Amino acid sequence: MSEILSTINSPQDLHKLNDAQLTKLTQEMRDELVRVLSMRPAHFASNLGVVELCVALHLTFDFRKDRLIWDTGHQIYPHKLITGRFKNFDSIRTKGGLMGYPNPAESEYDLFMTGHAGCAASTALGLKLGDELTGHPERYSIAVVGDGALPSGIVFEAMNNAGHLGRKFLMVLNDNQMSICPRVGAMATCLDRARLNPLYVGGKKQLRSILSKVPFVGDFANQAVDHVRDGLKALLTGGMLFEELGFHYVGPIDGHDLPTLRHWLQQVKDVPGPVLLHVLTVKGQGVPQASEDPVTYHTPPVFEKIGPERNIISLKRGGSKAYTDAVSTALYEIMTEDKRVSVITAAMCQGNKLERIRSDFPDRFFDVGICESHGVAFAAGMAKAGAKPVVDIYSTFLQRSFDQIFQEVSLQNLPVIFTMDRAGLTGPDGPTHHGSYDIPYMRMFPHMVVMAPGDEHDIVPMLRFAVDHQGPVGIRYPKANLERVERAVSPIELGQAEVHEWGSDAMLVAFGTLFPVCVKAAEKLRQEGLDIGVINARFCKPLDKNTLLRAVEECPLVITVEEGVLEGGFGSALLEASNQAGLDTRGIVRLGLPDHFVEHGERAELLADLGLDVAGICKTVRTNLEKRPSAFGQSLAIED
Ligand SMILES: Cc1ncc(C[n+]2csc(CCOP(=O)(O)OP(=O)(O)O)c2C)c(N)n1
Repeated sequence: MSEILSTINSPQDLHKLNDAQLTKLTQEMRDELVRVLSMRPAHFASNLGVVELCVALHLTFDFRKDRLIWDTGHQIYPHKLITGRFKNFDSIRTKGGLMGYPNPAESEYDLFMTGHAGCAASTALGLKLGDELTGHPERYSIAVVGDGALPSGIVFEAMNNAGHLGRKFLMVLNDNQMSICPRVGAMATCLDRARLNPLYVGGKKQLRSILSKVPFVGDFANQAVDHVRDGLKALLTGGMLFEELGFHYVGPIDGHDLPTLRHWLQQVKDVPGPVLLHVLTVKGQGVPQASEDPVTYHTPPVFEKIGPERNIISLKRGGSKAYTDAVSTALYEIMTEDKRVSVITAAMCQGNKLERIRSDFPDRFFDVGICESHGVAFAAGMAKAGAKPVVDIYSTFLQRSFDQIFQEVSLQNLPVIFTMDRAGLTGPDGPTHHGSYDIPYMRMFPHMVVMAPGDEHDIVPMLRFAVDHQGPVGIRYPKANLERVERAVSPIELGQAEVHEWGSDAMLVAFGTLFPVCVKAAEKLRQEGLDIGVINARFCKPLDKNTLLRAVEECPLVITVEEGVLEGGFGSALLEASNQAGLDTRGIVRLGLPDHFVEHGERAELLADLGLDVAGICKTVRTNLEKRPSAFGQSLAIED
């Protein structure tokens, strides 16, 4: 099946192939993507779209010394296939296997571990200058940036810098007209103009002959013709913006035609300044279903059935509802009742399940593109004007807007609501995507209210509370299926925890959706004869000092449980409050994410590894009680 691909142990092997073999190789690469990605959800359509571009880049440059950064890194699979990782490709996105993003620990061809969009141009430019400073000015440096990532502010910061520095630097714009959803924004129109232009690279001769007919005479005229040519060329091809920033704009060219790609990469290789090569690709190329529906096939579910010719007959759709579903449904209801409420997404309409809101509330739904910083400052403006903006951004991507959360929101005490999806371990995406840091980075700001639903019951009342609150609120929830703890649910009140059960041996204090896990752990321990209580903390800020400090005072063991880093997290908040109150903090034990980057794997596997499942929590309780038998006047029988 992979006759040629299996012989490619490094990009050097590509040079042994003739044109027909290279074409066959690209087919085999697509077959391999379909075969492996049919087994587990992974980035699919984006990878199918860059197969030829990837091969052409590796044929034109030598990335043992030249520099290549794929922006975001979700389209890195073809690159992995031809840089010595084909034999291990089956393991991608599984625990202990290949990562779904670039990973320097896997290969010298991956320079940065990335997963967030927009930084490739900056790091590639930095590599260029770093190479110059360390005696390697001959090295080429290339960033491949998608049209979805292009509008990120940081890309323009890099282009502004590159245009000024004037160094040899190649930015390949991979334009497939898609972010995850169809791309939005004014930049999209600019790029679309280039596509519609019949006078692009293939027809450049034609363009030249038209322009050479412009009637000027003498030297001045020649210069003027050059200027007119440059200006017209840029204008006609939609590349004026890039030319104005100091880039030579080349393109657009067909990104699935290997000889064309190789030709133009070779042509721009030795242009002395920065070049933007505009490459047109089709997201999902080679798999009809994926190119027709690139939104679903960005990260499709497992394939149920595949026919011949990479024909996907059906996808296995899951039936369980996730926290994301419950939040988007609740937001929809709230928007129906309250016209002040709007929703802002940073290119994650699909991931945040906002499609219904997008179609039914077009005037109150804003997709700002992959521009999280702008999204937050934009929301602050709306809130100042009296609206109720909900910033619906994954925990990990919201990190981009740290300064806007500080200055534009908290410092002004504006009622912006942050729904922080994918807070906690996100599973197979790994360390670039785990939502590990939002508890500390939100709780440090004055005015900020930080909440986490304990289970499904808490979601709607928390969102309603947030809309009524006169200041900034963050609500974090995980990438997980909904769970419920059957109980008489108490109403949400500012800074109030919910005591599920009081216990005299130990109290488990859950902040967020490990609450059901704590309830199960307590039940198990009770069967062993221990008296274990559980608190659904709900608020990390303000902290329910009355309830939580009482637990610290009365119980020999208080275990905080959170799906976020321990440094500066919920448990730290309880330690700080207890210390401030002069309480003995030796009985407080914190469970959460450790001070190292957690790898990729299934969320349940990772939680179990970190002792954040029922067995792990029970073990922590037993071990700690064992350490302090005197606190109970008797030794406890411990079984593991
Ligand atoms: C800062 C940030 N925000 C959001 C995302 C989620 N995300 C991953 S891929 C993607 C679309 C990228 O579009 P584009 O750059 O055009 O690449 P394509 O998939 O179309 O090849 C988005 C929004 C991200 N990775 N990083």
